[in-house]
Amino acid sequence: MRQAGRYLAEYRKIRAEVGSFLDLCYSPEHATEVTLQPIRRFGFDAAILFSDILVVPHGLGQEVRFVEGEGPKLPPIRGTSDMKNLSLTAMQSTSGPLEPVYEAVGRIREALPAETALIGFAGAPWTVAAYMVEGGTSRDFHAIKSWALSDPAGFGALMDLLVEATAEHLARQVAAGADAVQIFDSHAGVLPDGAFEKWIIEPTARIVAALRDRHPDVPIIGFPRGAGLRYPDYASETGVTAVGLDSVVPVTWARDALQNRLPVQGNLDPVYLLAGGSKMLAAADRILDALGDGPLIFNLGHGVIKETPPDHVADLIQHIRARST
Ligand code: 1CP
Repeated sequence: MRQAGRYLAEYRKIRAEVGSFLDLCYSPEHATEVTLQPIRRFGFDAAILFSDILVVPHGLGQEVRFVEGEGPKLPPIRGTSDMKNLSLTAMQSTSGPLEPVYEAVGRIREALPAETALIGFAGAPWTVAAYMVEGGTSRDFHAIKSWALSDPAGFGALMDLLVEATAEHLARQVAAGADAVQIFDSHAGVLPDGAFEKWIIEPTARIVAALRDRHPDVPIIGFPRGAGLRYPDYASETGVTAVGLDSVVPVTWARDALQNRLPVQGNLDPVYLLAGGSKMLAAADRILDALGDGPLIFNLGHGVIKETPPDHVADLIQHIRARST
């Protein structure tokens, strides 16, 4: 989940200096610094690359802007005719638009302590397509769902392109030094029954297979947020190494339905981190009591909220470390 970001004063300082969010993502020097900030401050076991899932549509040639206070804005793609300006070729070249991201990965890997893992990432095709088709953040996902459910062949062309672009983007991060990768399907929970298989599981399985062809041993964490009862199918059919749990997933259920098959990551509600204190520690204990005896990557169920006091993060880490040694 997000580690850097606006809850850290040292991030806000660099962000103000650099100006735009995308410029920060494409500056190897600053992206490296921002990735290392939370590691220096808190000493996590793993760092997550500072970047964004929307660099992939940008790398494919779609305009992407981040508007202060509003989030991402893209000219919406509503049919195959809107796809004509998108191209994989640029992304595949060694002087392509996403090259600064891979350069940052290499620099970060060099700067991190050997025992700290570096996690690269990408959005899953469905989630990235949601921003490309809706034109930004959405409440109801009507445009993408209408296209996917009424014209699966046309929408499938966009998804095919994203499968290839995402596999390429992840493989390049691993080649540059990422020790593991995470695939964020933040909007996996909005599809009706019967469509999850086609638009969540299948594209992810294709990415996992393509990545394993190039990097057979790289651990791949899948995060199908909101998958609910479909988590077990996702875990077994995509071939991911581990699954990230959102905060709604009951931990005792996850232990019996998932953790006996594969490692799980999660799933403290970020609101507990905002609140801090004994409620936060009790919620962390609940997760550790249920999942602490099996393979677990302790994490949040979603990204850090920007009003979170950094001291709460330090308290949480201290508590977890004390319990796990
Ligand atoms: O300075 C700012 O304005 C920054 C806010 C911010 C940050 C810190 C955005 C805008 N992206 C990021 C970085 C980011 N995004 C990371 C890097 C890790 C780190 O911070 O250490 C990661 C892993 C992401 C992934 C991401 N971006 C996701 C998937 C995970 C999730 O949170 O669900 C998604 C959906 C996005 C899109 C995005 N990026 C930013 C915004 C405001 C949004 C839209 C979110 C929405 O639709 O609600």
